[in-house]
Amino acid sequence: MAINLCRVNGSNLTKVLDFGMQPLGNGFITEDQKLGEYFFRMEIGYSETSMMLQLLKQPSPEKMFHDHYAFYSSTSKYMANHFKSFAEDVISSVYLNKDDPFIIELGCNDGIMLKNFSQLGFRHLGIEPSINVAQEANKQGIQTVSKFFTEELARDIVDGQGQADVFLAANVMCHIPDIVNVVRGISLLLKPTGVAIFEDPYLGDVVAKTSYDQIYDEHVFLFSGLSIRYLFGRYDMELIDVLPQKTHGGSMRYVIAHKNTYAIKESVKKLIDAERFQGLDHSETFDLFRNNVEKSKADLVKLLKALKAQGKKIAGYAATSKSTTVLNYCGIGADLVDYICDTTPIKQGKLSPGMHIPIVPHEIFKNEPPDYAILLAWNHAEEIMTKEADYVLNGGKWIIHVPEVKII
Ligand code: JHZ
Repeated sequence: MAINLCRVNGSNLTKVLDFGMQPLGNGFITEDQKLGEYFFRMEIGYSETSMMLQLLKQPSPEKMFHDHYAFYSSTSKYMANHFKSFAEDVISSVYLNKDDPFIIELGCNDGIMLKNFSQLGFRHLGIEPSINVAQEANKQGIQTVSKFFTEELARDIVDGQGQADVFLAANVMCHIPDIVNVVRGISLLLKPTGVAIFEDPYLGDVVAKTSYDQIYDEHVFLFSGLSIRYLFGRYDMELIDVLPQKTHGGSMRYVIAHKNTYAIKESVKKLIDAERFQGLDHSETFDLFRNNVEKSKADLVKLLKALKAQGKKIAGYAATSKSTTVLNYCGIGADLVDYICDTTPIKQGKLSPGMHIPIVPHEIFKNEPPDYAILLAWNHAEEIMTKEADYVLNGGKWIIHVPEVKII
């Protein structure tokens, strides 16, 4: 059922945009699963008091995170480096108690970040509900429990292993609808001097770049400094630092502590001022965002249809979760895009969610290059365009849709 009350404070939500019927972002299916494919109406709303942009309806967590979850974090070298330096930042920070520190990561996936702590012998715990990726982490020697994080689990961890110095999460917090329960759990879990450090795709970038593809079933929220400060402020915690990140097309790292434990850095004030200037604190901003999204859709469909009319072969590059929103919202199917290549074995041989474009191994792109490739992983543009330099040298062209639709 769709909600019209904010998940953070129960206030009324103003409806922002209706993306129509959408499948699961990572719901790659086989030919015989087409018939029973799951769809939900994807709409987003905004609360002017919590300043939180959120889905009105989200599929149940068990539908999205299970024993065949298709996203393995370690598919990008850039991301592996990113998490290594994230871990190094934490290790060298003032927040890590030098006496047997305990580090917890929520949604540790295949262990891409925690391995940087486990290899150095730090006491750690990964929490990952999707069993297949959690097994991958366990294989690497990372202590992982395959459960959803709740206040109750936080209590069990404190009873069994004590409170944490650092609670980490990357691209996870924005996935959890009962965020209030998670925030309460974090409050229990953190030592008096403990901190939560997490990063997620950033609303300010989504609005500035019209990167509406960050909105899909898994992302129930798109956070800003304003909304995070408000959310944790309700539970006696505070935002003490923010660090913008380049990952996922623009993310923000938030540092949270129990109230009055650390000084609040100047970065927080600067971000809040910039967000007020951008209008992230009022709903009219999202009217403009909706217009930009509709224009992006019209431009992309027009371009693909024009190229197809000229007999061009078009492929998709990387079967990302976010491309599910673009393809379904714009109605782009196999009539416009012949195939999508992707390096993840579990996605290959399947069909893209909803629009049923065949997902093929990367070798097909190498051996049968298209005239045009739409870069569905536009957030990895630098890494991909560098390794695919030959594609352009041989006459291939990239299409990108963020921040605006163009051929490059
Ligand atoms: P990528 C994921 O979204 C999922 P996605 C998740 N819900 C989330 O929150 C966000 O990240 C932030 C392929 N690929 O990283 C591999 C290539 O084929 O943009 C993966 O299928 N070749 C947790 O899925 C996909 O792209 C390459 O060279 O939108 C990853 O897409 C590279 C670099 C990637 O995330």
